[in-house]
Amino acid sequence: MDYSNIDFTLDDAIATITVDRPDRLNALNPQTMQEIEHCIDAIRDDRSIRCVIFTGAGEKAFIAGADITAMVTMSGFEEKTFAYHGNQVLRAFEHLPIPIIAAVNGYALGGGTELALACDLILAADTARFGLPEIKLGIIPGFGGTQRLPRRVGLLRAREMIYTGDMIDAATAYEFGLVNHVYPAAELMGEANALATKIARQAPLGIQQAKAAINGGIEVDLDTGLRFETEAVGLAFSTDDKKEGMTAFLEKREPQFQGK
Ligand code: DAK
Repeated sequence: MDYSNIDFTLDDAIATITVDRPDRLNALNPQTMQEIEHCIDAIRDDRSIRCVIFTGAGEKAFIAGADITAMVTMSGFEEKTFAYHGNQVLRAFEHLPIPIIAAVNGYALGGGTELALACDLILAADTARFGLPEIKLGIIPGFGGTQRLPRRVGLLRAREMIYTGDMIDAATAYEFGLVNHVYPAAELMGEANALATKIARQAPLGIQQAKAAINGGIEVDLDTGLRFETEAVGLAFSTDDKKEGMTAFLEKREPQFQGK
């Protein structure tokens, strides 16, 4: 598939997806969602990729939400297709056996905040702004915002953001536990790459199992979650990387993980 709304680069084991519609502040239209979905499918099949960075083109926006010019004329049927694709894409982020780092370089509004919430880690530029302004358009969040935001920041903070549509700045997002770190804008991509490189050096099957245990466990009671973890750690124990990691420790050298 030729991409017209996203840019995909692969540098060693790190893939970077950039939504590339800066004149629309990288707003998500159906074509963009299809391209992201296609890209994530391709990444899933590429065993050389160990970490993904997701960001937006330009200095102003990560993603300023769903594309209002596309939504305004959407029929009910088109809306259902858009909803289906959107939720598929965000679930695909969560099920991808590779971590995704959102590098939020500006406005992350509506679908932008929702997409970031489906990533494993969120790094923000000090210029970033988060918000779910859907209520100001007479709608409500449709890509999981009413579900993922309260789980992340708590009910009271999520309700206030969703009922008022107000934005929060990067420092507030950090205080809310919505982002891992805040950096000066010029340093954001360097920091994202440094974090991705650190993750890419770890045992990929271990990372895969840790992600599955975390994402599976967060939705269920503790006993069920602990069973997920027990299965995941059992799988990690069956890998060559487990032998390599422990042997390297005992031999006082750096491990060389192969993803086997
Ligand atoms: N869609 C389309 N165009 C957008 C856009 C958007 N979301 N955001 C910005 N743009 C366009 C602007 O119209 C403007 O276009 P021109 O006038 O140059 O042609 C250009 O990008 C630059 O924007 P501004 O001139 O407005 O830039 P400012 O710096 O003055 O303001 C801003 C930046 C981010 C504060 C402002 O652009 C803004 O408020 N943008 C809209 C934010 C927003 O309301 N986003 C949509 C949230 S609703 C669903 C699933 C999901 C959703 C809905 C349904 N279903 C399952 C059915 C999700 C909905 C949302 O995300």
